[in-house]
This record gives sequence, structure tokens and C-alpha cells, in this order.
Amino acid sequence: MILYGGKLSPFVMRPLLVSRAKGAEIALAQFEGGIKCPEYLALCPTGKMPLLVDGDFALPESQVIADYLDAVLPGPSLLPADEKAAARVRLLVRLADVYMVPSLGGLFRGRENPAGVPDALKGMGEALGYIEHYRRADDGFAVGSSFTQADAALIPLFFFLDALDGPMPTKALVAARPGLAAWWARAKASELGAQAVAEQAEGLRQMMASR
Ligand SMILES: N[C@@H](CCC(=O)N[C@@H](CS)C(=O)NCC(=O)O)C(=O)O
Repeated sequence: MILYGGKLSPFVMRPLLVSRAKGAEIALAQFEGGIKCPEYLALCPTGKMPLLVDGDFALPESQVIADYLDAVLPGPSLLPADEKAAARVRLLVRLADVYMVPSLGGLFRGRENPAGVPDALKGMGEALGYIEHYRRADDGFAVGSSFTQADAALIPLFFFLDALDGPMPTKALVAARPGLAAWWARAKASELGAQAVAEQAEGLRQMMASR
């Protein structure tokens, strides 16, 4: 299996984290010709990363890839056995994708489009509030007491809330939600989290250097 994409992307880091949490290191590569070349578009018409290629099977979309890897790789399931806890995991992933991701885009484009930043900050604050709402005081991980699909989705997105802080008060958005702030402190100090953050930071450094 090969996962195409770069480690800075939170959508690429998500399935990478899933594979690592299951004790595997999935091969990562950049697609020769890039993600807009005809050969890539034939496999992945959205022209986005990540794309998983498993033999003659090509699968796009980070969470779909994450679910596939969780199912086919050996190792512990990253969905709790308890159906209500599993539903909370899926809910946090969905809240992140539906509410955090569009606002993150607005923050990421803040330099080129400063007029969009206030709305993006507001949207991100609301998204974090939704996620906080469905967490419990005894959730040591995003949900429950072990690493799940929700941690794999949230860690690479929260990386940007640290990385973009400065001109935009993105860390304060997290600090305003004490449960999430405590989770994030634990998550980025964990082995999997620290590795992901270091790799994304290196990816960001390379992207800035190439501009
Ligand atoms: N919904 C997609 C989003 C993927 C996505 O937006 N990837 C970005 C990189 S972070 C990308 O490939 N952007 C290139 C483009 O849109 O041209 C997923 O979850 O995989």
C-alpha cells in the first residue's frame, strides 16, 4: 500500500496516525507528476491528497482511508467497542471536518485575505465549542481512555492552531475550552502526537522556505 501526499497536510497525517496507532508505518510518497497530472486525476478526480493505492484499488478522502486502514491493518481497533463511544468518535471527526476545516482554510489564507480572518476565527471558536460539548470530563483521549480515530483526525488539525498563532490568536481559541486544551497538551506530548507535530512543523518550514 502507498499513501500519496505530504506530511504537512492534516488529511495525510490522519491516516498516517491511524496506521502508526495500529503498529504499522504505511509507505508515503509524492505522486510523480503531482496531484494535478492526468495519471493522478485518473485515480483521484478531486485532485487532492491523500490518495491510498492498495494494488489496483485507489481510495481518496482522509477519513475513508483512515476507516479502511483501521479495518484492514492488524492491531487494535481505533473505534471503541461501546457503540455510544464509537458514535462520539465519529461525531468528533465529523464536527472537525464539517466545522473546523472550512475555518482553518480561512485562517490559512489569512495573509492573502485578511478580511476573511475574523469570520474564520469566529467559525473556529464555534467548531471547538461543538467538539468540547461532546467530550466528557473523564475523556483522557479525544474520546475515552485510548487513542481513537478522533485523535487521529484532531491532532493534525490542532497543529495549525499552534502554528498559526501570533498574527492570529488561534491558541487562545483552544485555551478558552479547558477540556480540549488539556487534551491537546496531552496529545502533543504523547509519542504519536509529538512525532506528527514535528513532521508537520518540518513540512511547514519547507513550504515557507520554498515560497
Ligand atoms: N476532504 C479531503 C480534503 C483533502 C484536501 O483538501 N487536501 C489538500 C491538502 S491539505 C489538497 O490536496 N489540496 C490541493 C488542492 O485542493 O488543489 C480529505 O479529507 O481528504
